[in-house]
Amino acid sequence: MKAVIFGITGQDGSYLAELLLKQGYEVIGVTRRVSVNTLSRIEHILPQLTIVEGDITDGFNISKIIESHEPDEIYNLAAQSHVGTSFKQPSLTWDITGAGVLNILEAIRYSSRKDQIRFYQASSSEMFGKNYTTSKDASLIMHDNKVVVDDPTGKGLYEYKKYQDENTSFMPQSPYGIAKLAAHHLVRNYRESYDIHGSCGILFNHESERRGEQFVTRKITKWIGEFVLWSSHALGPEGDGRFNPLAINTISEPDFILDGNRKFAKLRLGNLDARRDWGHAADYVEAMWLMLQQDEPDDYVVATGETRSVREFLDAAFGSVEVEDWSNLVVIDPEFYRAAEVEYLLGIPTKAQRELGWSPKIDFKSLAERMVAYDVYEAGLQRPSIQTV
Ligand code: NDP
Ligand code: GDR
Repeated sequence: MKAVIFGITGQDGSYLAELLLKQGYEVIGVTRRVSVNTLSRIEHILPQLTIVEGDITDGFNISKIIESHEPDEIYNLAAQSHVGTSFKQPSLTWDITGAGVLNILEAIRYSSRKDQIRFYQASSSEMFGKNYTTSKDASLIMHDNKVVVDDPTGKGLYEYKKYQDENTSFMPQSPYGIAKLAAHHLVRNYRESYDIHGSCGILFNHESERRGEQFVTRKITKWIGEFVLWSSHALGPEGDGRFNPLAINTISEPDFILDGNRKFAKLRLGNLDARRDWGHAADYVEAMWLMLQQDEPDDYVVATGETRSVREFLDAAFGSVEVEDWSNLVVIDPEFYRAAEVEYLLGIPTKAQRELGWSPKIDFKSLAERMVAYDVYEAGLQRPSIQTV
């Protein structure tokens, strides 16, 4: 089997490429020509990949890649994927994240091998935006942030929940979400109009040790890694060079943590109350692959069924280095607020579980712990080889 991955240099692209190689696929990765090296996430598998130059905003280029490599499967993970950036560069976001998908669909439509190609589009929970479904159905209530099938106790401990699934209507809150929604409908339209085998994974947030450093989870764990390194030199008891969380609350000023003449900038964040459904990327790429193994194309929500606030991620991440109170280390900076926010996401992956046999393996706590452990290690002198799962 042969697969083309657009967006192979990104977080998901690297995990998907590993998965497909393990399954014995020939993998063609499309990368943009840029002035810096963007191959770090796939360095460890580069010899097994065929890398071709391409950009999804260039329709002729995309057609040529698809015609000359004759893939059985095409995965489109390419996007301007940062929601905050989409408010600053809406046009660029539209061209890549929205119109770029049309270029791929057109290339498939006119390909001599149209009927042999299966296509995956990376849709997003950002398409739900501010919308959610509420249910008073007892089979759809939650406990301890988890979806439970029933209320076995009848003690009234559970709240009625708000959630998103394949039937929830879309109300995107950003240029990114709107571009993703346009692409999502294009795939459906090409599926119905031209019988293209195109499936969309409506993926909720998924993170990893390879997550881009501007996304909130990685921004937090990266900061913790650097801070642990900084404070281990400064604060280790008897200078033993070990991180000493007990010492950090005593020395600080508004924007910096101080140690004599040395200072370390505090972690600057925006909205800590936003809730996300966070999983691990390595689990989520399996769902992508499973979608393309189905006879019929379809759309699936891929999520964990748990919702957590940014604040809870901070608790879990700092907790993993034994910092119980991080309030003195974080500064709220309006710079990181969004013009419009998505406040609440909780995905119900029942359809993916039932039809694809998919379920996530890495839970919220392990996700935070793994990311922090990796970034603490990476902050040290020795850079580790890239983490595989
Ligand atoms: P990343 O931002 O890590 O990766 C995006 C990829 O797209 C990179 O390889 C980037 O290349 C490539 N790219 C950007 N613009 C172009 C272009 N014009 N032509 C070709 N390639 C381009 O995203 P993730 O791996 O996290 O996400 C993968 C996909 O899934 C994205 O479409 C994202 O929007 C979507 N998604 C992600 C979720 C998540 O939580 N991670 C959730 C739901 C959807 P370069 O290295 O050159 O920048
Ligand atoms: P999101 O992820 O917008 O959900 O999009 P991100 O990690 O950027 O934000 C999550 C939430 O954290 C709040 N937040 C901050 N966000 C960032 N980036 N930086 C900060 O300093 C900060 N402080 C608070 C945000 O306001 C938001 O509420 C991700 C991307 O991967 C998309 O491509 C994908 O489609 C969706 O997930 C599902």
